[in-house]
Amino acid sequence: MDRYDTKQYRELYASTQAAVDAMKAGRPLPDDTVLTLVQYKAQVDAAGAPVRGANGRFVKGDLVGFTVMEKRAGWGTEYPAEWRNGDWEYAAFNPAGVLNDKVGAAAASAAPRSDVSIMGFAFGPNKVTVDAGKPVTWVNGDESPHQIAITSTKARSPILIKGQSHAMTFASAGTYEYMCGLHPNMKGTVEVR
Ligand SMILES: [Cu+2]
Repeated sequence: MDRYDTKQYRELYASTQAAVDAMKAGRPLPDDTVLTLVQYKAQVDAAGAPVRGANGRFVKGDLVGFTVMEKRAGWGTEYPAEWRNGDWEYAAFNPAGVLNDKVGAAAASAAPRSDVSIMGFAFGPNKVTVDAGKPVTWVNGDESPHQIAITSTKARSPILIKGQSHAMTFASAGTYEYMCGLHPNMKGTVEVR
């Protein structure tokens, strides 16, 4: 997975095929599932923009660390409700595999999330899928201002300068094409289910 906002190349692993099958089917993951995220810096060019390989994806650079989440029945009861994520427990490890105990459940669940980052005059990822009525958040990481303009509904975000974000919700299922209101060659898609 290419992570545009943090310029990372990421690999995600599940401990069992049953976990992958459950995820694909939209079912809760089985107890004892371990999910591991391996984070690498994306290789960047002289201007700091991520380099792309022949497949159009980011190119793996230095290892940053590992984030691991594991689900076991009854785990997580000691956390306040606003931190707890079901029976999941989280841990982060440095590149040498040493536990970083300063990162815990709080950091994992309080991390701000953007669904789409605007970087280098592109929307990344180019296509996102969201449930009807749930927000999609765009964050502009470019020096240039940008604006989200939904083609079919004519809805437009405010013009976003660097660091600004905007969330939109879509009431009904469908495929929504959008472009930048300032740079119409920038295009993206929101799939609402
Ligand atoms: Cu733009």
